[in-house]
Amino acid sequence: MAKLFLGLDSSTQSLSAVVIDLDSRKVVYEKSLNFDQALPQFKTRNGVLPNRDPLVKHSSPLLWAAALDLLFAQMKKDGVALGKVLAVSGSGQQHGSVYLNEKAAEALAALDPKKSLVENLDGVFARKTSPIWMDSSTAKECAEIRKKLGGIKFTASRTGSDTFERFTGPQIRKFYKTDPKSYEKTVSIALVSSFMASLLAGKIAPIDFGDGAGMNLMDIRRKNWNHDALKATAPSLVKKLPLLAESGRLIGPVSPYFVQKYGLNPEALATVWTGDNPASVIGLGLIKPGQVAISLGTSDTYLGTMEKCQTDENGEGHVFGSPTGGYLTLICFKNGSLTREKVRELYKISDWKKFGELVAQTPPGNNGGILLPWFEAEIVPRVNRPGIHRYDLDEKNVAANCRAVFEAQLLSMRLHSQWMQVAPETIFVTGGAAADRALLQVVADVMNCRVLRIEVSKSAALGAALQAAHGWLVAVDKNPKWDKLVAGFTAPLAGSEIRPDKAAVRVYHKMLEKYAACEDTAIYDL
Ligand code: XUL
Repeated sequence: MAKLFLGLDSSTQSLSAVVIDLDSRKVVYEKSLNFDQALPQFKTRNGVLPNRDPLVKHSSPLLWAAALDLLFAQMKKDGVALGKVLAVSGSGQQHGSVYLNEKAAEALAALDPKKSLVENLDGVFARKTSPIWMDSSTAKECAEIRKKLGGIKFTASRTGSDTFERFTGPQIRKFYKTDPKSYEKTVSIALVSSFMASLLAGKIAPIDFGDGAGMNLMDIRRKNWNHDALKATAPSLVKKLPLLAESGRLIGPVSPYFVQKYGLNPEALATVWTGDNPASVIGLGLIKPGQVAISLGTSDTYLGTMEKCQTDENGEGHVFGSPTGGYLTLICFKNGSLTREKVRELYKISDWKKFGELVAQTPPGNNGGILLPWFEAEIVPRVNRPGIHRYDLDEKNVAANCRAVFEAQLLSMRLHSQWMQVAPETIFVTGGAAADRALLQVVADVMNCRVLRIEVSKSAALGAALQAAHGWLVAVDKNPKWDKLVAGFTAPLAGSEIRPDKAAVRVYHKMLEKYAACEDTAIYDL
């Protein structure tokens, strides 16, 4: 009999499902449902509710619940063997929060299949909308919490990150300050991930160590709620938070709602969900410490794994619990693909092939030329005012400027991931720009590490499906090993390996110091 596991990913713009068969080691089904298109009645744009204040970004928890009904109906229609699914897990966009009142637990326990989830959830929210990760309206609350916790370094070392506007703690504080009555009526606060898990399980679900670390409320080392952080955030918060637990851990059988309505296996297990980034760690196969994924997208993201908890005293990177044990780090560099494109446009270079050829015309290290390409305000390092800075680099030298943008982005990644104290052992590169071998060679040489290209569509939902399988194997006493579990599902592209060039590695090793000095000077000058 096929061993099927369902992974769901509730992201900003869509809900996705991936079903895997563990016996044949194959993804047997994939589907995504776009919120704006499938559920126009919620009036979201790119998954976000319109708001006059550009800093405020909310969505609707009912939209996410409605999407779950639609996706299950679609899976049934598509003939997915839901009766054979052994466990369900999932991931959600990180940081977003859902505020439930005293009616929620009862409503979850008695979900009526004759009604929709939206109808079943009528009257259970203490707050109609949910602030999501794109919200940046809590600068004041960030400053207040950070101050009470003793500054950036202490906030990061206790909770895994400095306070950030999108993190849940500052969002909860703002809610408490602006609407104390509704805060008081809140009996349980969920993350997007734990809210969705609660629907599947028919009871309030725990928050996991991966997503919990994105709240500025969890003690990153002890993996329990940090009482100083709770106190700095809002009164009586401890009573409003669920338990923390490992992702993938068994919550109980799935709610009969999904069994009766969609034919889900009555014995299927509902398990604890996690955040989309932690789930992607599994979906990309980052199982061992030192394995790193760099996603070259609109912004560039560095996802690293580490065994021991190190935190960034400058507060630029985040540390989350990893679903495979240990820790993961997320560092987000805002000036990613758009910046590479801007340099290409600036020098009127027709395509990326030509761009790569120009890079190849210049030596690694660029004869000492450095470009700081902050076309946009940068997150890492913190740069509030955009600006382009050149050091020993002639603006008119096209090839040198092309190389310089690649080198700067990678030197920055190396410099700003050093606090992890883990030298990368393998780097998997994903995203549009991963097709560019000239760029990948710079990655290998600057990071002094082999580089492999990996393209997994829906890495978070795939990670969630693998997490469901892991949770089920644990529940049936099988002692699963993560590396064996992910094998075959997360293989890098054949023939994509790039090895570092020893001479270039030496050049970059020396260049790092100069690069750091240029960053310091530029930031000081701003
Ligand atoms: C991570 C973050 C985003 C969301 C996207 O800190 O805010 O990556 O998780 O869904």
